[in-house]
Amino acid sequence: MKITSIISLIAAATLVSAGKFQAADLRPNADVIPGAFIIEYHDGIDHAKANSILNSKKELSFKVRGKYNLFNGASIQVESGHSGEYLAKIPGIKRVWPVEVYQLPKAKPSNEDLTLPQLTSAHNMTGVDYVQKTFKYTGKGIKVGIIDSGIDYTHPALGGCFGKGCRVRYGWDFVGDDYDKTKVAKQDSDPRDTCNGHGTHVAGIIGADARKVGAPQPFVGVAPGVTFGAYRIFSCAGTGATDIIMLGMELAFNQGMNIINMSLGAGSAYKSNPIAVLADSLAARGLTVVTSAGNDGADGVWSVGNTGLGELSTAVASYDNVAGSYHYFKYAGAEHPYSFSQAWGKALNLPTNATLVPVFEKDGTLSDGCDADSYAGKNVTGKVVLVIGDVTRCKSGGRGAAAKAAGAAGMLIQTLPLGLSNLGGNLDFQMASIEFSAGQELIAGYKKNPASTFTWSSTKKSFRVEGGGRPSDFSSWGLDGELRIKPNIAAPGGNILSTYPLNMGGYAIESGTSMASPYVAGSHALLYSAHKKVLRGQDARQILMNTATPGSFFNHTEYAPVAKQGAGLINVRNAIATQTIFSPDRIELLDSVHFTGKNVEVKIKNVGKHTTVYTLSHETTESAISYRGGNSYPLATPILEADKATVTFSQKKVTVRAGQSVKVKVQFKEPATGKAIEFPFYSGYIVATPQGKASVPVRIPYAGVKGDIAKVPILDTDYGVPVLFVSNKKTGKVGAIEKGHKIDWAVEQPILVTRLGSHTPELSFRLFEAKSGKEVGYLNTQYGPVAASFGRSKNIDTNTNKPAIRTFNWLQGTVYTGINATVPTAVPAGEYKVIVAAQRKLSRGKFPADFEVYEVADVTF
Ligand SMILES: *[C@@H]1O[C@H](CO)[C@@H](O)[C@H](O)[C@H]1NC(C)=O
Ligand SMILES: *[C@@H]1O[C@H](CO)[C@@H](O)[C@H](O)[C@H]1NC(C)=O
Ligand SMILES: *[C@@H]1O[C@H](CO)[C@@H](O)[C@H](O)[C@H]1NC(C)=O
Ligand SMILES: *[C@@H]1O[C@H](CO)[C@@H](O)[C@H](O)[C@H]1NC(C)=O
Ligand SMILES: *[C@@H]1O[C@H](CO)[C@@H](O)[C@H](O)[C@H]1NC(C)=O
Ligand SMILES: *[C@H]1O[C@H](CO)[C@@H](O)[C@H](O)[C@H]1NC(C)=O
Repeated sequence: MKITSIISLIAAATLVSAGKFQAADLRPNADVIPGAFIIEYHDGIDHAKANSILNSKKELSFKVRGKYNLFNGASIQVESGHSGEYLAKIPGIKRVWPVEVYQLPKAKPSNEDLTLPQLTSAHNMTGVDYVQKTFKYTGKGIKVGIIDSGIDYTHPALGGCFGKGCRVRYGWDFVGDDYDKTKVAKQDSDPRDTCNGHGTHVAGIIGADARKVGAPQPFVGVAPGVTFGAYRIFSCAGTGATDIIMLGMELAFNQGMNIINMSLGAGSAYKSNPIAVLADSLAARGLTVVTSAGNDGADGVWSVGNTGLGELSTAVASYDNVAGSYHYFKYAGAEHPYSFSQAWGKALNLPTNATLVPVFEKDGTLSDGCDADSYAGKNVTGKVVLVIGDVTRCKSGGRGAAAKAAGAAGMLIQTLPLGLSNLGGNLDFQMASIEFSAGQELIAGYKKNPASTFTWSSTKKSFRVEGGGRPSDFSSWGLDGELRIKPNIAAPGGNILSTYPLNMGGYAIESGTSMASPYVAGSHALLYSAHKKVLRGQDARQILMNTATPGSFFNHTEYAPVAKQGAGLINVRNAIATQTIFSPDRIELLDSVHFTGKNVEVKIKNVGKHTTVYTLSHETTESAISYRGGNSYPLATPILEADKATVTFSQKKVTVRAGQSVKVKVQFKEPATGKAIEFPFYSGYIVATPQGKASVPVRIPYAGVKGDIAKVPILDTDYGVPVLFVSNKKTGKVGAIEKGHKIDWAVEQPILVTRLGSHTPELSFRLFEAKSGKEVGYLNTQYGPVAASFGRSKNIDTNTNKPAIRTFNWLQGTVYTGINATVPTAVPAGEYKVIVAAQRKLSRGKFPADFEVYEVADVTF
């Protein structure tokens, strides 16, 4: 176990609130609002009844934070210190959740060159340009609610005003400018976004009309006729909270929105979180709920954010725009875009005499530049070295340090396999990634004339990049914890030009699945224009998923996995043209043990005017391997292979009369290749192609996991967790607990540390008698007894820049004797074992058979 590195993590984690840590037993975790809970009532209980039940508890004091109607419950602030578990035991209360803080990424000031026409190319990828031009659809009359940081409705491209007769007709501010999790939200009627930008950017993607308002280049959003509702649930700092978001969602519904779009980044989790529960309830009432899949693509699988996990909501993945805006240099007559390292953080600026030195190995291939040997015998002093971005031996930090030590002035890294990779880099060294093809051209230019010089531009410019028009690197991978297909669909989200608050520049290019989800929201509006009515959300999703076009990664011939792109890139032209509904909208095959693919029924419905003959076929995608080499944490970059399921149809050709439907039986067989112990995610599409030139083929995505999902590792043990540490409140020292350690509760705080590589239906911390093995209860922590579902951890915690962990403080040597106990009790004298247990996916939850179990400490009381 790498104990020392973990200790350094804990020290970092506790520093933040060190004062509180010593003064109080309860150290609020950074992403939970202490004492704030969302409570859901049992059926038949209303606000009045619930209020009188809660008030009858003399010991409980609380304030109401918010009341819901479509979600049967409220959010409250408990002032008497009672736990969520305590609340859950009150009769009439069904479920209780802590209120979590949601945080938008910080807005970056934009200094892009916004004038290049390629930036509007996203509409060409999706057929939106065709639909706008040919049919003149605009989404007029459709109401789109934006649950975000508000909208700068004074922006001329968004109508310039708020209220009756304006493009931004509805809305409310639920937070105020200054809200953060320690402050009370201040509501008012003005949802203008003047200080964050996110919501204004989203609104522009959905429906800006910037053709005649002096924009740097004329452009339109997807549906420039829609009416907006602006529900401001993020403050200037981009802070919001679960219960506030839910208030925004309910008001959007009550004000008659047809579509709501929520781009709320969050960790992965189960679909039972309250936002997903409410989203499903809104969707069941016909509302379309579109959410972003998340920007955790660098973390690997199991990472789709929890807001999109509702059964009926649409989680949207991102494709990169075909063009992107980048800094660039000129070398040997050609311009090349580059992406500078995060640590360096600005455009490269090197003197003219810093010429190129490609660092070759003896065999003439480019070196990885990982160590001093790479530069032996070469004079790179003051030069720009070119190396290959192979990360087998080192990452950019090590590579940069070696080059700097060898005297280089800067470094270019040829990205492997392609595109522009994100580099961490070094603070004091100029370094950037370049495209694979740029690397080849640099070498050719150098060979022609080694004295060629660089010209470094200080501005950005638009380039068609390697990987443009493909799934975005940053877009989160599914599947979800129950092997369901999430994300559902993809849309352009990388390098998207849209509106920005006027006082923040008016226009900006941004990237993220937050940009892709409004694209899908706007596409719904165009679809409704074409149908001349508002479709139910799930029906619209069915059409859009059926008619999306799957794509592949750059230079790959096979489609990218369904876990990356769902049904594929949205295509509004096809969605409007299709005459077929092919259901269900997705097929989830689960794992080898729970395999559902032996006898699947699909239905082809002909909604056109003519009898049509359909041909059924099968397309496969690449499979994604995340557990090669016995790792307990999924690989950050899944290995793509060719493990393919086979499919047989009961009929290969089907004739369907106008207005009728026909069912076809489909039998899936798991891939013969691919090792069950590596849990390959395999996937593909069932395709029904109607006869006739103009007709649109329709697809159903399917996905499964080969192997026994119960064996997929949950807790990351590669990293030396789970573990129980003890922190000394006086000395500040943190150390591992020795066997038989007697905790001095007056000065010592035991801390459990976990890191989850995949979802668990129940993570629990349990105490057992050492001798008899009898279970004593669940450890009492700042969250009450821990026994709840958890999503996977992020790979890196962006606050500490270290591996993300989750810490739980064991409070005062107390336990809850059962999961239904209402108060913690002290542990009697004796010897005990502390157990961390994670329930295996799709299991019934019998302890210990259905759990991953770790004994983390022996303690004496
Ligand atoms: C993009 O534009 C080109 C040229 O105008 C056209 O041929 C192509 O079909 C368009 N793509 C889509 C998806 O509409
Ligand atoms: C390496 O190159 C630099 C700059 O061109 C030069 O000043 C230096 O003398 C060279 N060093 C050696 C050891 O040749
Ligand atoms: C480049 O020029 C600067 C300033 O004249 C000089 O200090 C430096 O040594 C030169 N570097 C190389 C690699 O020739
Ligand atoms: C992509 O494929 C082309 C043609 O096969 C090849 O020349 C090129 O090097 C490949 N690019 C990358 C980045 O792999
Ligand atoms: C706890 O309470 C729930 C709901 O009342 C019940 O279903 C469950 O069986 C109880 N669990 C135990 C261990 O008593
Ligand atoms: C859709 O949600 C994305 C993610 O926040 C968000 O960026 C976008 O604002 C939302 N769209 C709508 C329609 O609210």
